[in-house]
Amino acid sequence: MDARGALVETGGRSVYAQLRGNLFQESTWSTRPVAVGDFVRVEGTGDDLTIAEVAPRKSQLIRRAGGETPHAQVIAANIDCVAAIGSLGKPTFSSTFVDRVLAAATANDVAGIVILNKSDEARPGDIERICDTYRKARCVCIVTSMKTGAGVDELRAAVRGKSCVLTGLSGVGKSSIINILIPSADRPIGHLSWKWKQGRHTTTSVELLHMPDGGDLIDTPGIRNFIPWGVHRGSLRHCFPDLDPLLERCKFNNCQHSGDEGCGVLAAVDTGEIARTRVASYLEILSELEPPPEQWSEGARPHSEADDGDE
Ligand SMILES: Nc1nc2c(ncn2[C@@H]2O[C@H](COP(=O)(O)OP(=O)(O)OP(=O)(O)O)[C@@H](O)[C@H]2O)c(=O)[nH]1
Ligand SMILES: [Mg+2]
Ligand SMILES: [Zn+2]
Repeated sequence: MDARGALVETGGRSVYAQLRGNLFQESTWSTRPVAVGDFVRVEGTGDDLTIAEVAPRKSQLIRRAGGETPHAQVIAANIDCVAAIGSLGKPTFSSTFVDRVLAAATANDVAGIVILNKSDEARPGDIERICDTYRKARCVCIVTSMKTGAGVDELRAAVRGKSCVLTGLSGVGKSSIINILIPSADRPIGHLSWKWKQGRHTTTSVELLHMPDGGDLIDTPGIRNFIPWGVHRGSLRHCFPDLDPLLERCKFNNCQHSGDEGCGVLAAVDTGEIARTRVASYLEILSELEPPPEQWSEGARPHSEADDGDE
C-alpha cells in the first residue's frame, strides 16, 4: 500500500494495482481512497491491474492523524474485531493507548478485545487488576504469553473466522502473536533493547494475513498517538460504557470530574466501581476533541468535519 496503489489479492496471488485517478476525487474526508481490508474491483489483465472501484465498507478503524492539519486515517477496513494489545512486561502497560483504541472501536461499531501479552513478565496483581478494569468496560480480556504459549488457545478461539486488526505500542508483541497464530506468516520481530535505542518500529506497514482456520489478522505498526475519529466532546461518553452511566450521578451538569463538588464519577473511583485510569483516559481524549456540532458558531467551525468519518 502506498499513495498511488495497493497490493490486491486476486486468484490466490497478490498483485500491485494502481488506483484510478477518479478515486482520489471521490475521497474527501480521508486522504487515501483505499485501506487494508477493502474489497475492490480491478480492471486489466495479468500484472497490469487498476483498482477501479472500492466497495462500501461494513466497518473500519479510523484515527485522527496529522497534527496541524488533521485528517482521517483508515487503519483497516471490513473488520469484525479490534484488538488493543498491552504488554505486562516491557514496554510498560499503557492504559491510555488501550482506552483510546477501545473508544475508537466503539465509535466505529466494532467489537473491541483487550489482549494482555507477556504474562510471563507480569508483576503480581497486575493481571487481576487490569482484567477487572476492562471487564467492567464490557470487554473480553485475554491474557497471553507468546513465550510460554499461555492463553494462545483462548486467543485463537476468540479471533477464529473473524477479521481482526491488532493494535498496540511498538514492542507489545503484535507480530509475535501473528507468527504464533499463523505459522507461515514469518513476520519480522523486533529486539527490544535495540528498538529502544533506535526508537524504531519493527513493523512499518499495515498488512493482512489469513489464518489457517479462517479469518484474517491485520498487523499494524506501533501507533503512539491514537486519537479516535468521528467522535466529538458530546459523543465520547458513549465510547466508555463503564463511565457513561456514572456521569448521571454528578451534581452539576458541567462537572469537570476533577475534584468538583458532588462528582459521581470520582465517588465511583473511590469505591472501586471504575478504575481511575479509565477516567483519566476519558478526560485526556475529551481535551483533544472538537465540541459537538450544535455548539459550533459561525466562523468558529472546527477545521475538520469530525463527523464525516462516522458513517
Ligand atoms: N517475554 C516475552 N516477550 C515477548 C512476548 N511476545 C513478544 N515478545 C518479544 O517482544 C519483542 C517485540 O515483539 P514484536 O512482535 O516485534 O512487537 P510488535 O508489537 O510487533 O512491535 P512493532 O512492530 O515495532 O510495533 C520481541 O523481542 C519478542 O520476542 C511474550 O509473550 N513474552
Ligand atoms: Mg510488529
Ligand atoms: Zn463529575
